[in-house]
Amino acid sequence: MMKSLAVKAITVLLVATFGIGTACAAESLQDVMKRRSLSQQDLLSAAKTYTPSGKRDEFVAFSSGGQSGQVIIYGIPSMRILKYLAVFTPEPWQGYGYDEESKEVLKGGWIDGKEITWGDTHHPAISETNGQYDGQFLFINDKANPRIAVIDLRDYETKQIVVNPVFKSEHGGAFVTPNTDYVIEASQYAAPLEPKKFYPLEEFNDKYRGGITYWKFDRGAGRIDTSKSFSIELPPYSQDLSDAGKGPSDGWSFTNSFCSERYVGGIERGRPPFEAGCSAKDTDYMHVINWEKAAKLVAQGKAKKINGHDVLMIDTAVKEGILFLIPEPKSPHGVDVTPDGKFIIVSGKLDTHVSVFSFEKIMAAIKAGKFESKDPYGIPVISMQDTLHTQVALGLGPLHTQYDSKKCIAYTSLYVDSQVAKWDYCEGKVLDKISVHYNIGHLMTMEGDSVNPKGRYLVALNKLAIDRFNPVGPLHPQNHQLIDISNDKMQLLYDMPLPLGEPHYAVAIEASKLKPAVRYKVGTNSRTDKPHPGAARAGEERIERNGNKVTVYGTLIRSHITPEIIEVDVGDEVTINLTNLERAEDETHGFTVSTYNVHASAEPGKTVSVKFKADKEGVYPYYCTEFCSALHLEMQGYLLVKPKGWKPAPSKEIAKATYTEEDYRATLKKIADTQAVIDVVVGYITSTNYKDFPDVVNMVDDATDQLNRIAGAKTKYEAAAAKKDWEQANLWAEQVFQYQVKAADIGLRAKTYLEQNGAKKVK
Ligand code: CUK
Ligand code: CUA
Repeated sequence: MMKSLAVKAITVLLVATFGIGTACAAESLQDVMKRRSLSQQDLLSAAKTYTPSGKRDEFVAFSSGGQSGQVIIYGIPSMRILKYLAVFTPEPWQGYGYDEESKEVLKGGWIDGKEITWGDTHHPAISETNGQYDGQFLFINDKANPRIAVIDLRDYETKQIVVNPVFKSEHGGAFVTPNTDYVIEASQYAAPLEPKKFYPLEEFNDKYRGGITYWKFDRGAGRIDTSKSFSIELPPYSQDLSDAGKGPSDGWSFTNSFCSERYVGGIERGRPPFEAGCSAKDTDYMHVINWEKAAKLVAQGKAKKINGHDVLMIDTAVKEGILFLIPEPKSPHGVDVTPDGKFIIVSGKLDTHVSVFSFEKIMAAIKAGKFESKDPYGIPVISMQDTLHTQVALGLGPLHTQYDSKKCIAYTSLYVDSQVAKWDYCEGKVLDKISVHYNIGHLMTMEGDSVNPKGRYLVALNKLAIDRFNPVGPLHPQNHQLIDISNDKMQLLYDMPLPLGEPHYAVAIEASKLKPAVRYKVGTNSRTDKPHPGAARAGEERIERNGNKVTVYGTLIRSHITPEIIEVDVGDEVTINLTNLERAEDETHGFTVSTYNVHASAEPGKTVSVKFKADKEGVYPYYCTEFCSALHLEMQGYLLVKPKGWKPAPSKEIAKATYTEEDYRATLKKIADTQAVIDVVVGYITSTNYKDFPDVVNMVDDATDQLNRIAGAKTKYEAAAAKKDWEQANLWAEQVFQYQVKAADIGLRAKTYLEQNGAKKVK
C-alpha cells in the first residue's frame, strides 16, 4: 500500500516536471483548430455557447416534449439538458406514476373513467405578472386528450391536470392572460360539446362545435379553479393557436382557425379528402374575443351548463358583443400579439405573407358597428382591409412569430423555406434571413412572447434533423438550433439534438427569475403542498396493522431505511410511507421493492408512499435507488411475505458472524480516530460565521442529526461489552462509526462550501 502510493507520487512529479508520460506538449488553439477542422467562426460560436464547468446558463428554456407528454428543460446558451419533467406520462426516476401521490395527479387527467398515460404536449406557458414572466408556474397543454397541466416552479413538479369538460381535442393552449388570471385553451377538431354524444357527420354544421376555454387560475392555491372556469361556444371551424392581448389589448384574446369551410372529408365515402376541402377558400377566420366581459357575463349567470361547466353560447356572445371574426389568409398558424399589445401578427401557412392586424383598427370597426357580413352562425365579420396595418411577404410557409428586445423587430419561422426571417412589423420590411436545418416549426426568443422580450438568443425548433447528427436509426432526434440575434445579422451558433418526442413550442426565462427550493418542510406531500398524513420523524417509525391493511411509517436518512424488515402475510394490502429526513441539498433517496412495480423519489423533507397488494409469498429486498453515500448499497431491507398460517420455528435466530474482543477494540480505536477528524472539522466550522450561510446551517443540522444518534448506540455497545457479547458490542460500535462517517462527510462538504464562499473567521 505504502509502496504503490509512493510510486504514484513520483510519477505525478515526473509528469509535472518534465512532461514525461504524456504523448506531447499541450496542444495550442491553432493545433486544435487544425485537427478538428474548425474555422474562426466556429471558435466564435464556441466562445458564445461554451459554459465552463461550474458556470450556469443565463436563460432556462421549458420545451414541450411532444408525444413524450413531458416538458424538457435546458439551459441557454449552453443547450445542456437539465431535466425531463414528468407531466402527462409516468416517469420512473421522479417516481411519477409509481408512487401514490403522483398517481393522484395523473388520475386528475383520466377521461370518462379511463386511465390515460400519455399526452401530446405543444405549448408551455410561464405565469406572468403585468405581462412579464414571473417564474412561478408553468402550464402546458395536451392536444390529444384535451387537458392542461399546472407545474409549480418552486419544486418543478406537476401539481394538477384538468380535463376539458367540453372538447375532444385541443391545440390553442396553454396561453396566459397578462396577470395569469386565465389560462386559454382552444379546441381543434370540432365535435359535439356534450360528453359521449354521437351525431353523424351529416349534422356537422348543426351539432359539431369548436370553442375556447378560459381556465381560472388561483395563484394563491397554485391550482386551476375549475368551478370558476368557463368556455365560449364557437362554430365548427378548426380553432388553432391563441394569444392573449396585453397593454391596450388586455382583456381580449385572439384565436385563429383553419377549415372554416367546415368541410368533412371521407375518401371511403367517395369524397375528396379533408386537406383538399379544408383549404378551398382564400381566407379563414381570426376569432376576436372580449374575455374580460365574457367572465362577467358568466358571473351574471348568462352561461349554459354543459357537463357541469359554464359555456357562453354563440347567441349570447353575439348579443352581448364579445365575439367577432376577421378573415385572415387561409390555413394560418401562429397568431402572436406584439409586446406593446398594439398588433396581432398572423402567419398564413399557405401564403407568403404575414398579416399585421391593428388592435386600434379592430376596436374602431367594432365601435362603429362596421361589419362586412355575418358568418352562418350570426357572428359579425369585420373586414380584413379595415383592420390590417400591413402585410409583408416573408417567404414560404410562415408559421410562428417571436419578438426582440429592440422595438418593432420580429422573427418569423418559414417552414417551407427552412429559414428564419427577421423583419420590422412597424415599417413592414424584411431585415435579414438565416437558413436552418430543416423545416422549422416554432421559434423562440428569450421571454419573446412577454411584454418585455430580452433578445440575445433565438432557438429554431426544427421538425427534421435528417443528416445533422450521428444516425440512431430511422427515428431521428429533433434539432433545436441556437441563433445569436444580438447583432444586425443573425448567426447560427449550435445544433442541439433533442431525443424525446417532437417539441412544438418552448419558452425561455431569465435564470435569475427562477428560485426553486432545495428542500421541503419535513413531512410534505409535494403533490398537494400539504403535510403528509404518512409522515414520520426520527424515532416515530412504526408499522401498523388494521385487518389485512399494513401501513408503514418509515424514514430515510444516510444510509438507512427504517424499518429494515417489514413482515406481512400474503394477501395483505401494504402501504409504505417514507419521509426523507435529510436537509442537505441534493440528498435524495429513492425507494423500490423488488418485483412490485413501485418506485419513489424522496427529496429532502418529502414524504412519499408506495402501495401494493402483497399477493405473492416470498422474500423481496427493498433498497434505496439513489447513490446517496458511501454506504448507499447497504441502504436496504427485506419485505417478508409469509405464507398463510406460517409460524416461526421456536429457536431459530438470524445467522451470526463471529467477532472477538480484538475486533471490538479495533473498532473503538477507529471511532476515536474518526472523532478526532470530526473535532477538527467542527472546530473549523464553528470558528467561522457559518450561521450566515443557510445552506451550511442545514448541513450542520444534518450532521448533528447523525451525531445525536451516537449516544444510543454507544449505550448498547458498552452494555454488550460488559456482558462480553463481542458480537453485539462490535456491531453497535460499527454503527457508531457509520454515524460518524456520515457526519464527517456532511461536515467536510460544509467546510468546502465555507472556504469557497468566503466565510470569515469570527473566533
Ligand atoms: S404547433 Cu407544432 S409547429 Cu402545435 Cu404551435 Cu406550430
Ligand atoms: Cu439513500 Cu442510496
